Amino acid sequence: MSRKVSILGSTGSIGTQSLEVCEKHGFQVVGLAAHSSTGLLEQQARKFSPEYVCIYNEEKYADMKSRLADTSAKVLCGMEGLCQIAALEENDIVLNSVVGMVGLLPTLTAIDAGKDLALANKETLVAGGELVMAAAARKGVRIYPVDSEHSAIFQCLQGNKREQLSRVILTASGGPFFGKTYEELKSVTKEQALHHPNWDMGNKITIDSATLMNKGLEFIEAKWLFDLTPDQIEIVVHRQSVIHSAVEFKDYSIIAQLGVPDMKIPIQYALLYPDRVECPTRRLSLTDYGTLTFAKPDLETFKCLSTAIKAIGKGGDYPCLVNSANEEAVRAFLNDEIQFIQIGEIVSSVMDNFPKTEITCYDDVMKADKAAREFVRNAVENC
Ligand code: MN3
Repeated sequence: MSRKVSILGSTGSIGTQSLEVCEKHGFQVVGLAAHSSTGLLEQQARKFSPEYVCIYNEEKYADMKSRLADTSAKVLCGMEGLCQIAALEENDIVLNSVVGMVGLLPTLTAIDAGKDLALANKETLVAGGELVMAAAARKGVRIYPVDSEHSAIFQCLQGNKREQLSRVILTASGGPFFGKTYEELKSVTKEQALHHPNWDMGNKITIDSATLMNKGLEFIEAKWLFDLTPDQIEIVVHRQSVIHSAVEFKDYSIIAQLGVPDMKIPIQYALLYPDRVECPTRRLSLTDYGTLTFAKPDLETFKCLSTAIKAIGKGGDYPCLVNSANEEAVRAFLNDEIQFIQIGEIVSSVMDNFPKTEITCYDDVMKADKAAREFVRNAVENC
């Protein structure tokens, strides 16, 4: 059961929890990559002794190199380093938990090298879903979802016939602003948006959870991972985050996966599939919850969610445009350049300002990405 693992995005929330899982099961960590947290990356490298360490931010390369000068780790940097670790011969599996569509090239590189993926980087599938899934099929590479909802769907499908699946129920916590009106969202502050009721995550995904863009991205992610049509995916707001998602079969039987909201469960399932062993987490006590609730999402108020669903319905480069516009708008919000409510307004306006272009190669994705970011920068400057 021992695996050789590389982790891209090792200092983030998923990355650090993945290392806890690796430690618990004695996995050999062969590569670690982080964006710019040199101190934590150094600690991780000293603890897990990977052969390769990559710091994405090239300005931190000299610092990283000197920090690890007394170790045998080879220090890399930039996208080249990230891709080099993704393709390491030693990898049994690559866990990609990079934030944003910067994770796309490492994903494609790992697939090209024939490496199985534990995928936490949802933007990868949103921006380049057709490329990633086609490449994985061509290379016979398996993609294990790490996102808790997709892990739940994947777990519910085990032992059942895929062709007998009728639809999936993607659960959503609803975020910190569930039940608020559009008017009320106008006065939301950054501090309020950065506080999530159930999950402790990085800033980007926490904002995406507040706008419900996260659920929109997951809708698209589910479409690609499980080969679904948009009308086979129902989003249900479930405030307690106990049911992580469910699947419905042709006989209308629904199977759900439950557990405490702790990412170590889906991380471990992705890294150990198909084995189930003790996880460094807590047991779920249903009676501690008592009540589980379900509601429809408010697609009028949460424009990011409705825009993402519209984008995958239209296809082509729309999901990529919407994702990149969101990344740029979230950055502007975190920099205090725009209000919370403007994220959704800017992201939804992308749909009306670009013609549909088909995605046939990586460059098509990059072109759409650049165009969407420029569009948002202009919109932000004119705010
Ligand atoms: Mn999720």
